[in-house]
Amino acid sequence: MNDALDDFYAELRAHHLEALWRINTKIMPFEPRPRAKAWLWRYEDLARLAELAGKLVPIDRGGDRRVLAAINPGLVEAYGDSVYGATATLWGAVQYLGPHESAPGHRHSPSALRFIVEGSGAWTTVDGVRLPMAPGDLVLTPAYAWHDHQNNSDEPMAWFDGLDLPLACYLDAQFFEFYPTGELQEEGCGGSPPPTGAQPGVRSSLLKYPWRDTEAALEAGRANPDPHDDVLHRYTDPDTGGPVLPTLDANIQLLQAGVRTQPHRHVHSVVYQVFRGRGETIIDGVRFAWERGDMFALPPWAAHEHHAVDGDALLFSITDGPVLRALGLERVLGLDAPQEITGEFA
Ligand code: GTQ
Ligand code: FE2
Repeated sequence: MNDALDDFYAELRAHHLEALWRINTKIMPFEPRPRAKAWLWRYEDLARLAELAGKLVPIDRGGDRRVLAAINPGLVEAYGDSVYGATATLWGAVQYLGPHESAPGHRHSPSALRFIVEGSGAWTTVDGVRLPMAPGDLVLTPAYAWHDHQNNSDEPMAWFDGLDLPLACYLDAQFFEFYPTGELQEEGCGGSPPPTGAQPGVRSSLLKYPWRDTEAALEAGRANPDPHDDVLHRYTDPDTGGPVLPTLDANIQLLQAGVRTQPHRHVHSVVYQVFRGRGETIIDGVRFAWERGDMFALPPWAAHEHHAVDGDALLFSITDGPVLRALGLERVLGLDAPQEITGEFA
């Protein structure tokens, strides 16, 4: 009988079939078992290595970006070099432009945004619209919008890039085009229709969310903090109230001095970048201490709570929440008690 069964399974394999009962706990666990791990990339390293890239690697014409992407080691363990991302769906990166450098125009199906932690004197041009970038600004480059970056100052400039690129890769949905001239857009040149047969871009009428407005919203928000997120400001499309990009939510949260938020879990994953202050986030019992410019990844369903260590702290973040909600896959669960701290991310 056993022989017959072994033969049967071998025959299934030979016919490129598998029996659900042999794999069901792997593909249908009782709750998410993400391959991505909670991880943190220190600004110290990001800034130093970005600067080194600036010395060693020129930006060639033809669409290059000098970008250092966060690669989650849990994804590497599971998928080798077939998935690159900070989480399974989210791209988080630091992009670096030296003084008077530029990154030429291109457009693509993945959606992107930039958040600026420090520096100024650079702008991103989106469909001919120049968007200067200063600390605290959020700039969108929606799907199929032409975009290039220019640094016209005497100082180098670096910022955070967030994209849905890993998700687009997983769905095999990437399209990419160089800007026809291979150079920078002329100011006021406008956009172009999406490539033949592509969905018209879903796009917020607002492409830049200046820090001044965000700061005012956060200050107003002090009056009604959330137990899990303290003062959370979700950037929205002003016309629809929906997410800034179809696949991505962008948030910034103010953790008021001394706050310890209550832990919760959700299915959407998050990439955080620390805009200001110092603090720690406890993720599944492990303490992640962070400071300005650090980037960290929160996998799906990980219990997490935030502590502001001294003074107010500000966390910018992107999530794949719009995707989970659109697909009916979101779940959010508050936890009753603070987590027991069992380890330290080092
Ligand atoms: O600035 O256009 O981090 O196309 C990844 C892909 C940045 C960009 C990234 C991109 C860009
Ligand atoms: Fe791009």
